[in-house]
Amino acid sequence: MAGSCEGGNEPAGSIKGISPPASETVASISEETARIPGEPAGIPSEPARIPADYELIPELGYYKFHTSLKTWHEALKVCEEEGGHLAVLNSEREAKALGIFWDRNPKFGDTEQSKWAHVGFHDSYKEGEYVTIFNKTIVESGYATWYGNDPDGGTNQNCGMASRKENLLADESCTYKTGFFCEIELP
Ligand SMILES: [Ca+2]
Ligand SMILES: [Ca+2]
Repeated sequence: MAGSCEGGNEPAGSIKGISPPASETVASISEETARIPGEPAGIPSEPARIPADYELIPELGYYKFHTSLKTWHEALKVCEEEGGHLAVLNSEREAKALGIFWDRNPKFGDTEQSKWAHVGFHDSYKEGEYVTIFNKTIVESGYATWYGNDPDGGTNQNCGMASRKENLLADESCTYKTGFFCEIELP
């Protein structure tokens, strides 16, 4: 599918995410709007447009935790529409870092749904071969720590989820509706 860079090991020290002062942003938008009426305003100094509700975790990426209940494929689409992708966990560090989002959202949907979020891996192509949405195996991608007895669903469960807080991996039916993580890679 979309994208070719896995981006698991970004160099340290990025400070992209720090927004310019509000007055400066407003000024550049109104300047642009004045020049091209009716056109979407551009922000020339920003390398990428990160939606305001995405949160920077330094050296890892920008993330949004969605608590609206979607199927795995619906979640995949929502993330793409926001300019990101269903989150791909590339390290234990990344998995642990995303624990903060669980802390902020103790409950969404029912008790079971509140324990799980879709993330970007599956075994839809070949049963038991777990690959990310970038078609690399989860082992190659840097993180393949499973929850409890998972994977345990055989061909009935071909889509990937992460568990509350620890973000351990599990397989689940692709039509199961729960929350999900979107990610936008660091530049
Ligand atoms: Ca499966
Ligand atoms: Ca399972």
